[in-house]
Amino acid sequence: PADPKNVQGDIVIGFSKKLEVNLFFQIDNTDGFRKQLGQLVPKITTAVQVTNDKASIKKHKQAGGKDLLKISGLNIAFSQSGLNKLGITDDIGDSLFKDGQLAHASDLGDKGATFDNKAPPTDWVQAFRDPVHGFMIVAGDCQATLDERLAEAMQILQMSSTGTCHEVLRLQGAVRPGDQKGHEHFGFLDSISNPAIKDVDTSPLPGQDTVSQGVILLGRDRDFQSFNRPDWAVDGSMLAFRYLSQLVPEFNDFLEQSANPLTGLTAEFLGARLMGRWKSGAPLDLTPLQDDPDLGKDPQRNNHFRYDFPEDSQTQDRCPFAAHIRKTNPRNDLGEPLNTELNRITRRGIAYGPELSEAEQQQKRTLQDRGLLFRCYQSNLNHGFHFIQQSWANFGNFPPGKSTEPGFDAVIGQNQLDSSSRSITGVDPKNQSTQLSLPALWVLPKGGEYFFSPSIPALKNRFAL
Ligand code: N7H
Repeated sequence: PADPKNVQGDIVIGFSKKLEVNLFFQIDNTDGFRKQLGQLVPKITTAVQVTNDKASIKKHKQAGGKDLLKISGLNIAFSQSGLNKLGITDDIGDSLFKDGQLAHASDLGDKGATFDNKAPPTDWVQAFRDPVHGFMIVAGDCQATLDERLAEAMQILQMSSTGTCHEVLRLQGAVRPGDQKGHEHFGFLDSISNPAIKDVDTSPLPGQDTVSQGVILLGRDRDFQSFNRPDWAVDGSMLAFRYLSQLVPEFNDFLEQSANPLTGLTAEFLGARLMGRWKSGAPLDLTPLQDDPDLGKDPQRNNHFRYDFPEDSQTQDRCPFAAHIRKTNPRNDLGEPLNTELNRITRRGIAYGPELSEAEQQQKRTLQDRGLLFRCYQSNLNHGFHFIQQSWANFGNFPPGKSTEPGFDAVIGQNQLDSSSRSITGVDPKNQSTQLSLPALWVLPKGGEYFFSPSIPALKNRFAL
């Protein structure tokens, strides 16, 4: 198995963070950059450090400590155009990574992207239409820690218009304030369900599947392409980044407009039916008719379900087949947990943008951009992110073999043939075969790229000079 001190910490465990900067850059001077990278490697946060940080935070809290602990994290990853620029020509064995996300935006259903790649997706920002070579993730417990850590990394890499590389896009994410802590902008508690990784997370929570290391790390047990990897790729991971804008007032307005008082489908209940969880995090499969906030916040119980109640297989009494969390992790719908092992990902998103303003609430329309800086890790993009988006979320007949065609994932599903047409069934428990038309999109992809997050030895011996 992988030695956690060789693995970047965001991949297998995930930073403890309040704030995060996602910084995308282009390399200008290859040798200069590689030399500076050598200086940065000792500063990269490993899985061992993240584990220790988490233990210190826990101890500090148990001791009643209130003041902030200075905790931060730094990880780095490179796209295929970045590898090219660095002169690393070995084939890493992942065709989607090699082509880059822009080339596959039409498979993901991003609006405006054409199959022949002649037209880029309409909503993508310029930075992702051009080649992005690298991605630096800096996390911190407060603005001062984050700024310090970011400034140090940028200085070491000589990141400036006259240095070895330059910044092309900086996105800042933040945990939402007050009681919305841990909730994304639609208001739902996030980061509940992630797989545990064998020999890394040795005490999984109830309901948390443990996956083989090679599902997330290249070259390890059950890495599908193990035979095809260069030596230096071992213990690295494929990182899918998506810049996702969320239309929150529009989403809320849809819930209000589509509620059906006659059947008891309130806006809150409809939202929960689209997601598969109540805003508190409580899963519909365990509490289908009313929210249970204690269950929602209890990690011992809030992920302990498999859609295996007798009625789950053919009825949507508990949870719609096309609810976001059921589409993206169908659990028992595809049988044993191991059947979907290769399709599991570790998710590490963070919200960005301001809270809703009064004007937006009144006008029921987005005036200031907000959303999710989504990233996830897997050893194989064609089984992980790309597959989940294209073959599950965007495919109406998934999960298969149901009494009614489930329809699109209401949160992220995109119609690849006609971006303005999406529908879902089963949201009204009293009319389960009725189709509900969904507006064009509430989650607009503004760009993204596929990156490779190398192991520490690879950074030292193959990437740096
Ligand atoms: Fe999703 N949301 O708040 O609406 N997601 N997601 N996601 N998502 C999940 O169970 C959300 C996106 C997955 O194991 C929860 O941890 C939003 C993409 C997977 O049961 C919530 C966006 C992809 C899971 C959200 C977004 C996924 C999951 C419940 C975009 C991959 C775990 C919290 C703006 C293609 C399912 C939890 C499981 C859960 C939301 C994007 C995948 C609340 C807002 C692009 C695998």
